[in-house]
Amino acid sequence: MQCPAWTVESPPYSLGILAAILRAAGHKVKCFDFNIATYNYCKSQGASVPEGITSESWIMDQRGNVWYEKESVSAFVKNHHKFIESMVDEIGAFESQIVGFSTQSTSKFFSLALAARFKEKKNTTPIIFGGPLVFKNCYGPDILKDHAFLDAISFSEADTALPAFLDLFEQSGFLQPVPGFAVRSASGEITVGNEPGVVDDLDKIPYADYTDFSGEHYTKQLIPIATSRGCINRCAFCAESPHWRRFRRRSAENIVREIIMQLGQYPQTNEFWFNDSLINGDIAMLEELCDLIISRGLKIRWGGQAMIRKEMNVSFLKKMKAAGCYLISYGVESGSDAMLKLMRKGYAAALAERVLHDTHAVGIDVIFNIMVGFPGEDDKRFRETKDFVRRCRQYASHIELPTYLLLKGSFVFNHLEDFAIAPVDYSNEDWQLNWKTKDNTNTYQIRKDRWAELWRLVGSPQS
Ligand code: B12
Repeated sequence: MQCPAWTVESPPYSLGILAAILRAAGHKVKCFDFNIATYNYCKSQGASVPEGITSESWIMDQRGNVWYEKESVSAFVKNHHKFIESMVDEIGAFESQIVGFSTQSTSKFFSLALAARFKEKKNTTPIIFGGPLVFKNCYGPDILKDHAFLDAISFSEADTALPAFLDLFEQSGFLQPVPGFAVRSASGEITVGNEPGVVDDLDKIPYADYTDFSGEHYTKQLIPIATSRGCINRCAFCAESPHWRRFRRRSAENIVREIIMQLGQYPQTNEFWFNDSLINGDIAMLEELCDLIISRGLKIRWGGQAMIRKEMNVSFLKKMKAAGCYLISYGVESGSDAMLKLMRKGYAAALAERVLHDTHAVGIDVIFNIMVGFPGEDDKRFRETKDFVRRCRQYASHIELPTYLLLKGSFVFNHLEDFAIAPVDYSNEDWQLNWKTKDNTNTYQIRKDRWAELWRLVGSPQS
């Protein structure tokens, strides 16, 4: 199941993939999207929801912060007891031998609350958490220590690991720490399995199966699909790229076959979102994909995240537009060359400016990210970024302004000395947010002030 908060624009991709894989392996599976159910429930409650979580909480600016507050989620669970119980009963009615939650940082407290309640009612059914919340660069196996009602986690790609885990469970009746899993044994001991290999041939993964979800419940008729896993870059702040290890991509032919299959299954929509870290990791494949979409006359619309690279020129972008691309979200991060170098982005600000201009010029909607307060940012470099934003905001329909978070598994995390970061107090729950440089020129307060300055420049981040 997927708990709130996650995207309400489409069914959850990871559940679609896992359902397809498990059904192909002969398992009986049922997916529950409690995220969309809760969103629609909150909408139906209108303004009467008293304790902070409303249908606006799915908008990930300050309004989305409630999902990171344990008290807000607990209050919601308490005040909407009947609704929560109806979800617990829905899971119970399926009588499954194992229950799994797909989890992200935003769905942490809700997933924990629902899992705890389910365990109270059906204490013999093992509960597994998977997804980025429990990747080793985030919570990892520690979540088992902190929450006794959880029986296992999947901390990596689960495409081959989950079927292996279930097969062993079926044969032995016990949860076993196959590669990619950490389990709590009957005696309470936690055992962490080895690192699993990555899925090398993505063409072998079955197409996502969304048959358990009904499209009309979502705010958009979007079909999530992915063309690749991982990233070709290793930006210094990023934990996502090291997590997925190698960049891998599907073949253009295989992707087009899935697009045709999904269109047949869901004729009411023609809109796809590419759930890749980046859609332009392999330019030759992306070009072949565009050529196939055009030559087969597929009338679709699609978007995704992309990196700034010189190959994103007018003629290539025109081809992407002709193949249905309507939106690209670029991780630009800074307008200062010195900062881009420290971040290991591999391009200069002038190239970013050219790519943003060209994307907008060919008629593709642009979103870009600017990261505030990466270590090394001083007043001069911040001013350069501000000037960049001032020049480039005309090309974008939306600019995202995350403040820099220190992430486990990232290059910076492994080289704190090189970035002059003061010793981190890991006992402090918000150390990722609250780190500072040794000379105190980059503190949480300074980052918040800089964020506010940029925010005033771009207007409301949701505009
Ligand atoms: C695409 C994407 C989005 C899209 C989703 C579009 C859509 N229609 O689905 C959009 C743009 C909407 C989005 C939004 C956000 N996102 Co996002 N997103 C991604 C991205 C790039 C891909 C997700 C994906 O589909 N991956 C591919 C699938 C196959 O991988 P997966 O979900 O991890 O699942 C695999 C395994 O984890 C495992 N697994 C998953 N679940 C389970 C469950 C069980 C039981 C088991 C056994 C295994 C298992 O099996 C799967 C197959 O191997 C990831 C980064 C990444 N590359 O993964 C970030 C990511 C998931 N997003 C993230 C975040 C923070 C957000 C936002 C909160 C950002 C924001 N502040 O706005 C919002 C939340 C939206 C909301 N309203 O709540 C974070 C989550 C961090 C964390 N530690 O939890 C990630 C990891 C990015 C990052 N590096 O920080 N996102």
